[in-house]
Amino acid sequence: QRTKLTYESRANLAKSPVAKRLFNLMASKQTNLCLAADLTRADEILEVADKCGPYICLLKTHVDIVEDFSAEFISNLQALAERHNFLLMEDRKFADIGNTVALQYGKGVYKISSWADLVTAHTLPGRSILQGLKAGLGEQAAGKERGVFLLAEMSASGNLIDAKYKESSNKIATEGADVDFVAGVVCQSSDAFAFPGLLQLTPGVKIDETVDQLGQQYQTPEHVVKERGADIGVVGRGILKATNPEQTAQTYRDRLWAAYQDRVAK
Ligand code: 5IU
Repeated sequence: QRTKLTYESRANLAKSPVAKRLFNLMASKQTNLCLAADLTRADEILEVADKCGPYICLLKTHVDIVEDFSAEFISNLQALAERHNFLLMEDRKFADIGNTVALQYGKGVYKISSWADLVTAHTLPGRSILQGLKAGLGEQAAGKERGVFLLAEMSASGNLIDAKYKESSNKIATEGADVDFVAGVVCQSSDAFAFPGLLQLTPGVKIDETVDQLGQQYQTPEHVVKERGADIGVVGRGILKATNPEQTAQTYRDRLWAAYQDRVAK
């Protein structure tokens, strides 16, 4: 059972170089917290990334909400990622045909493949989503480790994903020629996949409130790690809206990490 194995041991099983790197980073830095930096100004994102950087393994962005996006913002973010030792994930949720996702990944204003270690993608188009993304790596990503997290479940209430879709997503993540490009799965439960070399990323984590006003459903750090199989817990507003985001990030890190230690100890 993958949830009983340590991150160190799973690093050796990973087929994706980025997953291997992330497992090792989590183990050495002792954090399984991902910060969802859903803020609309570049300086706000850089500030929270600098303050929370020491406590996170991954910073998740939605670059298309940044009102003053620039190449300088990206180089500053990369500098912080290097200084504090975390990876960058653009939560783009690619969902189109291969040719289009290749362009969306590599081109346009954001040139995502030039800077994002990881991206997210829907499995709705089938396996071609992986081929398309690989085609979008281009020269700008040459020699850099890149990977994708496939969506097998969502935390939104009333979402349309059913058991069959989840099972098919698992197959795309674990079978075929492009599995070396899949770093993990975004999901809400431990039965979404079994292969221990993949990481489970689980959003919808908050210490208090259980829902928001727009369909988001929350679980506690302990619940997502111990009952739902999360390897990385994603926290956005739980940290961003706190009076002291830095201290709150530390609290989330401590609780998520303690839950992981409990999980592998039993
Ligand atoms: N996110 C979810 N649920 C999902 C998926 C992604 O919340 O099922 I897939 C993203 C959306 C947001 C972050 O960027 O994770 C959660 O933010 P809050 O912790 O503020 O709800």
